[in-house]
Amino acid sequence: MVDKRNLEEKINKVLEKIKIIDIHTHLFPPSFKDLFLYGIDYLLTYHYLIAETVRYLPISPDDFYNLSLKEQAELVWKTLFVDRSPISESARGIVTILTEVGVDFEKKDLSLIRAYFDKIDMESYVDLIFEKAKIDYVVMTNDPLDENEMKYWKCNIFKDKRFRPSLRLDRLINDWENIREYLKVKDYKEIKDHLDKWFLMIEPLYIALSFPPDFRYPDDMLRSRLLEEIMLYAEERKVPIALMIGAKRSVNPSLRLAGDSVGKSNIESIENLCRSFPNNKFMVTMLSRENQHELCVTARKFKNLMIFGCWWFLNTPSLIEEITKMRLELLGFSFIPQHSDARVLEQLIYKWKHSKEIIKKVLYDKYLALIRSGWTLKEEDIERDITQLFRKNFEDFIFSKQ
Ligand code: REL
Ligand code: ZN
Repeated sequence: MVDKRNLEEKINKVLEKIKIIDIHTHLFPPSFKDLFLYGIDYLLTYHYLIAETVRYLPISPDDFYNLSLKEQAELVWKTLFVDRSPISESARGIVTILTEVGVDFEKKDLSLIRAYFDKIDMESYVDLIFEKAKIDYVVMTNDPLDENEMKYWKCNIFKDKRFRPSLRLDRLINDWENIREYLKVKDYKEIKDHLDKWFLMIEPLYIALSFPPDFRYPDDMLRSRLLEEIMLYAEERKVPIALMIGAKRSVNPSLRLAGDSVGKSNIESIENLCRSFPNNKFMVTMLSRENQHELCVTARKFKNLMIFGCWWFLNTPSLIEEITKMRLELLGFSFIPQHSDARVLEQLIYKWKHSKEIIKKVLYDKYLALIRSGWTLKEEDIERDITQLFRKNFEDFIFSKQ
């Protein structure tokens, strides 16, 4: 039996060994060569850290990006780790990674840190990082309209069970006029053949789309017509659609990937989609803090809605705590608490370590309150619940026939 004295230890034990399914990342396997990112220079030039670095320096984003990758990494290191304490979430992330992989950074000497990464054994490296982060498999973000990525799919080399595909269709929706020409189709109704071709090649676990805060459904924009086509297709293929809503792209274009921001979106549109398309399955994450409560309430109304993750600017300890608490209180265990959004392999370590620290704390408080209310809790109950959060909800949802 679990009681107040051993509760923390029991939760820790389960969280330590659970093999996570990371349902949304931007990672690629080593066979995707230049798209497979790992190592200290890519870690330091993560766009989260670039945005923080240029704030401190008398340098324009353009001048920063004109530097080589190594020079950019050096500047980030000096600015955030040598001249200041790495206090932000993403800067602390680097510290967590270095500690977990066992690199000595006491001297703050980047060349010593680089020496560690230069020596790694590539054969076993992905497994090593997955083992440290306790990952079973990650889901990639696969863009059939990215020619660089497609060259790897076309030579059919992809067979890596640690990296599962998802079909990301942002370009189709956001850049329709150009894409239409590229695909040689006259009308949006003709995209079915392309969807079929991509689906058979990539075999995605789900189809994904991100939308700006002004996303509305229904409306008379072409975007909605394309979405309807995609929904029909997803229903036929029985795969969920992941909707990632609230990313305001390029508010500062000179910052490139670091120049995206956030805006509040509209919950009625999610209600309308879930109600009008009961045979579709929707996985939804919203980027603004202000949308989180209504999103939880909406999930109570529609079982074809699975909410997931604390996305991007919400992936900070204080917001994960607030959001996870609210989700448990309103939805029990019927949500997916987190995804990493990792772009560089080793980020899996810090993103999951930091998230699990907070989720652990929240679960402790909630289980303790339950015990105090008179509930008898067993270790296997904790294991069952946590498995549901970190694995089962996703797999049940993607494989359900609904
Ligand atoms: O999948 C997305 O749209 C976003 O997660 C990305 O655009 C974003 O740049 C990512 O790095 C955030 O974590
Ligand atoms: Zn992402």
